Amino acid sequence: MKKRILICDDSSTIRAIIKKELQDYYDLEIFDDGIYAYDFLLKDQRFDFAIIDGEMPQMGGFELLRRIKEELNLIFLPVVILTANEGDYYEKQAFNLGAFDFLKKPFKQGQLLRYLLDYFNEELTEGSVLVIEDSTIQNETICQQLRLKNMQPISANNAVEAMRYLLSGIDIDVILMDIFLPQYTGYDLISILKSDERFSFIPIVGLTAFKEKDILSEILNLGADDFIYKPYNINEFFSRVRANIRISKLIKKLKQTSEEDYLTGIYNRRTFFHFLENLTALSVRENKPLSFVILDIDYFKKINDTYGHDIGDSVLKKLAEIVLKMTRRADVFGRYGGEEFCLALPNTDLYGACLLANKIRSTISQTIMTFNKYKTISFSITISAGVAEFTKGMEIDTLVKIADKNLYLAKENGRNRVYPILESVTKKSI
Ligand code: GH3
Ligand code: MG
Repeated sequence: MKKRILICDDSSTIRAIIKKELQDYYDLEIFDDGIYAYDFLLKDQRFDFAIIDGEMPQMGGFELLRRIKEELNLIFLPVVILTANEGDYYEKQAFNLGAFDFLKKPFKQGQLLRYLLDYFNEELTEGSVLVIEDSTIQNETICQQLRLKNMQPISANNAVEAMRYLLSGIDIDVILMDIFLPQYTGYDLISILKSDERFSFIPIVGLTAFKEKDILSEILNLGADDFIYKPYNINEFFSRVRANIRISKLIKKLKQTSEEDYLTGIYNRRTFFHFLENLTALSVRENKPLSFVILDIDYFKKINDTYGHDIGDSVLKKLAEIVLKMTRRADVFGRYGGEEFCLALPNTDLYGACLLANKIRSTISQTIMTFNKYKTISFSITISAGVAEFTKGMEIDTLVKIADKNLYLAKENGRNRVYPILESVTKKSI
């Protein structure tokens, strides 16, 4: 079905040019003054796009645009303002009223058609975009346009709100940020985000209406990844957002493969120890306990030998799943190597850690694992665990050695058990 476009211009020459250029491609409704376009819109609002002249005798384009956005509430309708006037003032005015773009007359033959074909034919891109912009109308316009292109915008009006979204763990592909924000400026927010490893990889695209040269280099030097001047050409805007989403997804994929264990999907050893190091620092700073657990499957070699390596792999996956479900969000779970797993438990003393390790041990020993190979195979496994509590000044190597020694004791004393034994540990009040 053809897209429907509203055209409004008082110049008959311009109307004729636009009609000739677009009529084979789009359904057009053409008006010669804002007042007629407005009357029509009161009854029929089924348009995909609007191209409106800035100045007309009875009702100008800026007034029509204001009514379209504020009175008729057509936030979804992209409105392009045409004008022969030079200067940023008009562009800014249009943008502040919620214009989608701003085109200068006269345009070259084919320019308008190319512009629309470009707009309607673009591929849809999936991606979540955090839009940090304090002007509500601009924020809404950007969000609605991103939605039209299949992206998921998340709207924040200031830096604090943006931080709240980011800290909630919501998945963001790209950040679009107005550089001049109330309270904290975009400058502050960029340096905070770029020095925090949880967020530093998310591309930041700066937005500003000020064209001073220094701003651009300052912002890029602070760590922003790209830049768009307001008001922007909408096709360029989408291209930039899309390019940054592509980069973001690539970085995330790389990050994921380098951080995860390929078999179980939990953290690999390198990532686990990176987190453990941060947790030891946090434990010292906040004077809160921290514990470390090594879990090891008993007689795992026998499972491989009896059922095959592929079943062995499935057992490792299943075990990771069970443990992950039993731990808290703040706990860190990783694959230590082979059939050994490790847990870092912040805010948990030796007693609490032994309690959890025992719960995991008991759950696993009671889980019947069923796999289909040539026939259905069912069995259960047991694990042994060694636990250690971190104390201030302790090296991570020492922490691991203590847990390892306890694991050895658990194995030596019959397996399917946790060391130290819970009864021998005094419960501290946390
Ligand atoms: P113990 O109770 O003393 O821990 O005995 P075990 O058999 O579990 O320990 P051992 O260290 O003798 O054997 C570990 C086995 O784990 C040997 C190795 O082939 C197997 N293994 C290590 N990584 C993997 C893996 O990724 N997949 C599978 N299927 N097996 C693995
Ligand atoms: Mg083992």
